[in-house]
Amino acid sequence: MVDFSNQPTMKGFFAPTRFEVDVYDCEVVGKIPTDINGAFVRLGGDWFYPPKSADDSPFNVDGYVSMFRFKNGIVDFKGRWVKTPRFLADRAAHKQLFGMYRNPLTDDPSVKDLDRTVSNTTPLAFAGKLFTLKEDSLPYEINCNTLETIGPWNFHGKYKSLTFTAHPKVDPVSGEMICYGYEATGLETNDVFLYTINKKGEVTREVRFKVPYISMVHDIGLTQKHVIIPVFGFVTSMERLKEGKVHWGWDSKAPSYVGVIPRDGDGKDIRWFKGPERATVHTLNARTEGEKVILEAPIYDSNPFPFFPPIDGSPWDPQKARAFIRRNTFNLGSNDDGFTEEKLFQMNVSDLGRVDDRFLSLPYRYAFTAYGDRDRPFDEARAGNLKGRVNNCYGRFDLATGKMNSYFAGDTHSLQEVCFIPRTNSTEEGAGYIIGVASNYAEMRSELIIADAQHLEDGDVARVILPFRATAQVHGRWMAENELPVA
Ligand code: V55
Ligand code: FE
Repeated sequence: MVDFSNQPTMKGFFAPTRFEVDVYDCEVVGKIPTDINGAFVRLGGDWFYPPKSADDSPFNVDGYVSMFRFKNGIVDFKGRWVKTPRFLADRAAHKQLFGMYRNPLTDDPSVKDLDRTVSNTTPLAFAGKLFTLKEDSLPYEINCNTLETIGPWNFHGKYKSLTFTAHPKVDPVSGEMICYGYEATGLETNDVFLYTINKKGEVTREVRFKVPYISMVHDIGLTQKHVIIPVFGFVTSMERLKEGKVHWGWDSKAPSYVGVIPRDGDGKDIRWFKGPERATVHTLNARTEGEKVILEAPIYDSNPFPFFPPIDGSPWDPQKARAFIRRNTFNLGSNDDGFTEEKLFQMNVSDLGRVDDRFLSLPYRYAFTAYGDRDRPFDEARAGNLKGRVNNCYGRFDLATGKMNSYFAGDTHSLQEVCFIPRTNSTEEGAGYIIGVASNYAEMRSELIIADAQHLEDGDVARVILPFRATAQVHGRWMAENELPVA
């Protein structure tokens, strides 16, 4: 029996959706540009059974993968749960067998030693395969036509880390993937294994190193010469897990470290720079300029996540949980272990940003991300009292001039993560479309917006209307037709 009635946060628009879905020939307002061919794949979650504890992290939600498939101006939509061993075990038992976020000590004894990933964070197309990723386990391979789950993938046995990041980076010059796993040799271990995987999906390099303390290494920066590894604030221990807590707590006294390792280097070549309390959960882009390694990212002053609470018992501070686009510069020519930080824009933004991936690891100009513009209209009568909590705009942030252009989604809407589709017949940075799913709180439905990335103020090019609430996305990726064997 399923009962969500005692889950206060899972109501209204945020209630579980509970179904798998196929919609053919979706309703479209406007006209889908015929040069958009491929799939917008989204990964996120939908609780199949409620969490065991009200204190659990929403990051523990069952993985759910969905896809808008674009072909000659027509769009189909499909959504499926990620059928991990955990999902299947729960379904067979007709109840939630798994406890707190990344704490196996809180699980039902019947599932001891089962892979407990929910695989709910990022979709990846690489070497002709589609995967779902979560940083606590291996990638899960997904059939890119049916979205049914095939199983875990370890790159022909050559990928030795037990975990795989949700933020691998594909080098647009070489086509290689740079990826890693942390807590690589098991729960509460300080090992990181960093890999290079070639275009064919073969592991060509492995580098092993240890972090200064075990922390959430959620994303990295990639340059043509270096990999940048932020370590910040979140701490964990076997004692925490024994106490039945979620994996992470926030330690405001823990310094941030940023590791810089040459791509052709060894574990001993990593250099750790040290900085103040910060949270660099996601990055935008990075580059190496002579002896300087430069990272740009939406960085928080402190803990962004109330569900990974401060370890000293102090209250979570929403004022410090705002992300600002910042530049960190690491000088390899100096012996100093500090680094410089600049705030590039004074407004706070969503930390789920994107660049034109053809410029990843290279000099670039534009970053895209969502933000909330409080001066735009919000129809509280129709959409509820969510004003102040919506990301109603996508911005294009010009890092060369400091100028920002914006797209406004509507007065009953909040935007999920932005995604960029490069225009197929152009190599110009930022030429293409931005897409993303908007929640329409008034109509209780999800809408995929498509705008011209160079003319955001012009508004929609087209909007795909789903007649229901689509499951919430963590991350989405555009997969061009030549990247996947989609029918
Ligand atoms: C993040 C998300 C996760 C996770 C760890 O946004 C970090 C950061 C959706 O799951 O497990
Ligand atoms: Fe992420």
